[in-house]
Amino acid sequence: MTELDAVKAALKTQAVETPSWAYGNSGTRFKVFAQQGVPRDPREKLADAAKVHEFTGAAPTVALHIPWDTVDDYAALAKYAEELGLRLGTINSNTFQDDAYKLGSVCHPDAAVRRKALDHLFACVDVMDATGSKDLKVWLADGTNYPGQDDIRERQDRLAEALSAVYDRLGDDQRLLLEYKLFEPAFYSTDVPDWGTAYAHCLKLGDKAQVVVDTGHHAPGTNIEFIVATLLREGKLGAFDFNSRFYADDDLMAGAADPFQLFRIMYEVVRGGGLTPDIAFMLDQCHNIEAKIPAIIRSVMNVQEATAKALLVDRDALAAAQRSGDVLDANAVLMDAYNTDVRPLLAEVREESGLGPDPMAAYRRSGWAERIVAERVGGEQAGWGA
Ligand code: LRH
Ligand code: MN
Ligand code: MN
Repeated sequence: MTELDAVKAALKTQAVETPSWAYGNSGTRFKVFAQQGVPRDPREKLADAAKVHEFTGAAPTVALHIPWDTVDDYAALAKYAEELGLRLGTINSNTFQDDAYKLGSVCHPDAAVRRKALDHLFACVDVMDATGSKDLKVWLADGTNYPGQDDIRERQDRLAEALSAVYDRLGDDQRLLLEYKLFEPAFYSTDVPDWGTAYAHCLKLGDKAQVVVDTGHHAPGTNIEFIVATLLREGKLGAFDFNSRFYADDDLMAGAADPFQLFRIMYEVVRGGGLTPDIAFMLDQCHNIEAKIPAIIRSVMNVQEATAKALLVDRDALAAAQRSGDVLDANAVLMDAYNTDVRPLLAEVREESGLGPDPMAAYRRSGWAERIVAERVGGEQAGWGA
């Protein structure tokens, strides 16, 4: 196999998970601009996700969010996904939208609220059992707004207790993925604010607990690829939530704000042997003003482009330059790969897989956008939170 064949083979097996909630209406805290044709239930979200997969060939799984995707029969939903050529992926829990959670969920000072949150996490594992999903992703909005509001050490104890109860409930091939976020909605202290806290909890829990890196969840200027490299070294990188940010947790299309950062992250993934099905490469984005399905297709393509560039890095030349201390050459090797226009390569990869070379154009030609506007009338549109 030539080197280029190996790159193509890797690109052909790359899978990006799309989140059900990205297909629904979402907005800023000021306004949600509703769009016509948006899904009204989980099945319609899956139908849209199937289109992303049909035209990219790279988005075979869909993450669900409970309770936004509540249905009576999860096994039937998984079967419907299969009929569409998809699988259900990560189950995302939600312990942040109930009035009871004003002071937190599993870290709340009141044991009754902690119990309610824990029951929800158990219910999410029940959903996984029904859908065959392997991963439970836990992001907690827990934290405090004012110094002295609660005992931040005790909150860690409560967190550890809840995580360990969830961990014990997991089946042999299920994982608990813990997602950190620097701030928001809590503004003074957050109970899982960074990868170090997430890592410390996951390390104590055991092999089935791993960390999620959401690219929008760091302080500005954070070297995310270093975090990725470190977690991969320690065998603790479980998943990504890809999205772009300019300021805070903006949830813009992946690769839109800083494609160079996405490349640097994907290089560390490739370098660390992380391009495997053991790591879930998910998008976690919300589309406020742009059409949802093509925006998701764009993100998938952006992840593919960053990956292609990462795979094209001449690792031997890079290692030689690094070992000889040639700073400029080493940097040039990396930049050569980044500056390569990989769009023709990806078009070729798609054509070899029986797809159209340009997923955006193929989607546009398909007429799906017009069809859902015509057919999805009546009922209530799904949104971030429904
Ligand atoms: C939190 C977050 C988390 C949630 C999603 C809806 O900001 O990224 O992953 O599950 O938003
Ligand atoms: Mn996220
Ligand atoms: Mn987020």
